[in-house]
Amino acid sequence: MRGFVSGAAVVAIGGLALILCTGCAGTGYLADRARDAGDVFTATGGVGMGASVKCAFLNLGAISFADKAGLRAGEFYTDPEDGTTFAGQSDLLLMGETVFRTPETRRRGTDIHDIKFLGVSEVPTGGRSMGQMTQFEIAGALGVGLRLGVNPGELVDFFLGWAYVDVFGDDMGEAPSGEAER
Ligand SMILES: [Ca+2]
Repeated sequence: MRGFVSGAAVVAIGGLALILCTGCAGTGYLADRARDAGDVFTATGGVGMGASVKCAFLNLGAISFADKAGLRAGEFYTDPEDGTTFAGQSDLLLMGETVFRTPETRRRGTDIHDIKFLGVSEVPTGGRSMGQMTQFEIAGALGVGLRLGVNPGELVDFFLGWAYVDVFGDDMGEAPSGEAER
């Protein structure tokens, strides 16, 4: 556990520097490392009511929550409320659904669409991120609220990414400023 915490700390510091530098990263390689670093952490603010806990593919919660801004799926975002971004969660005990879908996640194939049945996440297919199966997160809101998470699977993806191993298949090989459509 201590190893994971110190590993996560290294990624947090190095990754933040990389993310802040994404705009100046001259190669797609570095931009992918920055996005992979961002994937490890979740911190969003929003509005809603209730609480939930997610331990990898196991879920429990009673919450209705809309994520309005923060770091999620490797990007800093603010919901533009123009119909291009879907970010929220609706859980009732062992059933529910969490969604995070933006133009950027569509490009990377990292949409979060976590469908939970009897507390267990459905195996994601079709452009949904496998990373949602290794996410640990809590969300809580009383009018306004927070979602905080960390993802050991994405930490592995980040480290192996330096050796060109793309565990979650989310590398784009291009700089974000390229805005190339797939
Ligand atoms: Ca990757």
